[in-house]
Amino acid sequence: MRADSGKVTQIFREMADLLAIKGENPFRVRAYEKAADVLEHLSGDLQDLHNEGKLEKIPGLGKGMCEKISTLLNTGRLPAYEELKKEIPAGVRELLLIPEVGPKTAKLLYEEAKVKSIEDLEKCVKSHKLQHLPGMGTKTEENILRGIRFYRTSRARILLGKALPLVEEVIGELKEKASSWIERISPAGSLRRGRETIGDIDILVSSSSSHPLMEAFTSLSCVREVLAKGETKSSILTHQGLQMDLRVVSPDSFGAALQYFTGSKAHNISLRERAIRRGLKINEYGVFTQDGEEIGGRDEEEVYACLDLPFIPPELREDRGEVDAAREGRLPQLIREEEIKGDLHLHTRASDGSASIEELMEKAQEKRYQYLAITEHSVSLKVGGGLSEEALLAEVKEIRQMNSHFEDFRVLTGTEVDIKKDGTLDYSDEVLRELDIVVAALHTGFKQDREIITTKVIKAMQNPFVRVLAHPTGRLLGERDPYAIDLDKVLEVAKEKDIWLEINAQPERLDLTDIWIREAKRRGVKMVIATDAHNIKGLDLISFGVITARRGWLESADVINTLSLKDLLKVLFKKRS
Ligand code: DGT
Ligand code: CA
Ligand code: CA
Repeated sequence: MRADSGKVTQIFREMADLLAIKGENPFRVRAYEKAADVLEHLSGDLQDLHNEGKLEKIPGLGKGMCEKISTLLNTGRLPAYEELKKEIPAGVRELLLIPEVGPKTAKLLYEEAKVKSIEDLEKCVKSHKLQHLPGMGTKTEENILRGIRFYRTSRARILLGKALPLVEEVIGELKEKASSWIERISPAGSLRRGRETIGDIDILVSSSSSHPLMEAFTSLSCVREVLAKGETKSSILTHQGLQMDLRVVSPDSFGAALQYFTGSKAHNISLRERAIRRGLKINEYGVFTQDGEEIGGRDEEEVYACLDLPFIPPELREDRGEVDAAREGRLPQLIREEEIKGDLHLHTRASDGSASIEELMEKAQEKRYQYLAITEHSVSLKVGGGLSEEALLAEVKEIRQMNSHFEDFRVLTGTEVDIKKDGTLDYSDEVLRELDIVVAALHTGFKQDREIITTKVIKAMQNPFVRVLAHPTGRLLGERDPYAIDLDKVLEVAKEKDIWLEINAQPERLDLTDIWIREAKRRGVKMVIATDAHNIKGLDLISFGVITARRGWLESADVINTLSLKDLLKVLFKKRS
């Protein structure tokens, strides 16, 4: 029945967008968005709550919204929604998917230039037909075209951070509906390898009877459209427009199929070449001798063992030297999430977060962490609620008092200090000196030249109090390119000055990226995996940072926050003295 709350959420989001495009009262727009947020995080079943007359007890839902939900659940329709859809073509709402286009611009484009789709927009911009509209100069045209390019390249792929929870939900639902037909089940493809974005989701099941499974799969609550339904493979399109493939294989070949469909294609090719050299054949059914005798296929370990290789973790399967490393016994002991002992980049409601220090601490203790660092934004970052020097020092005092109450846990004082135009920092050294850990970050001037950006970052790294460089390239997947920074030089200075580079675990950042992480390791630079959490749940994002670190071949010794509290304090104060 989760389908209902998903459907309602989707309709409310759409209504919010349409009302915004119409230029309706922002409070009304916000009301729909808020209701959608509430429904998205609802713990109970919406239909049940409705049946029991308890909709109005859901915190955050007003009376009007409850009535709309009732209408939708009772009749499957909402007249206000249908009216809106008549007024504004679907393609106009699609314009909002372009990073440069907000509701006001969409309205303007639709009303003044009859732009009804992204294709229309592209044509009009290219033929300069919009220049008579207010605010539509050459610069805006360029920005819109760049936005369209971004949209087209990002639309096809979704963030790992979105795909992973969705797959967990789907696997849960399949187990609920068809558990007796599932012997083993696992995601495969890029998702299992932990790539930062996912093209389509591949799921593999071993079962002796596929029919009931395919029935369950094609009737999942996330299904918008069934693309194909067969005995061994079915494909669906989810409400978000994401394709999901389910393959059913026999238990004997589950390992071989999992290996094959996990990929990557390049990794598979290099395995196949190795098999051929040894007179073997490998495919999604198993590993075979020249006479066609099957020598393995039930488990992945077995498949690799047939080729005289140890198991290669999925995150390494990108044909970046992992097969050679496996052959020579040089595979890394990849870092595991359980080895993380604390989080070193966090915001509370003192800046732009929503949790208190106590709440973050409670969550950290649940995760068996030994420490946390509170790193609010600094003075200049007004949009981030940056702290004045006085406010920061007051927070430091508060934290020190808190710390006097516990022995085996420590809240570290810190800051995410802005690197200013000239490469100096946003707080004086006298203030920085008071902190346990200083994280430096760039938040402005993203369009500057490589030379200018690199110079100011490197200057900041020379400050004796700076320990960590946050999200070193500033990219936001699907929204903002990395700024032009010479990471090669940054690594050089990081090594020399013992500055740690952050692996920011926010799914849209994952910055550093896997390839640079591996390069940093090669050059002996240490890294920190941090969530940059702005709320309690944000601490759980650490898993995405760990997956990315694993893709960069990291072991626990490469990552500072696998150190125990005692050892961390030692390294923190060594540089000071
Ligand atoms: P994606 O979906 O673009 O994020 O990336 P993948 O890696 O999930 O690619 P996908 O979904 O096209 O295929 C899943 C896996 O199936 C892929 O990683 C390797 C395997 N595979 C697909 N096509 C081929 C092929 O032509 N040759 C080999 N050796 N493997 C293939
Ligand atoms: Ca895939
Ligand atoms: Ca696929």
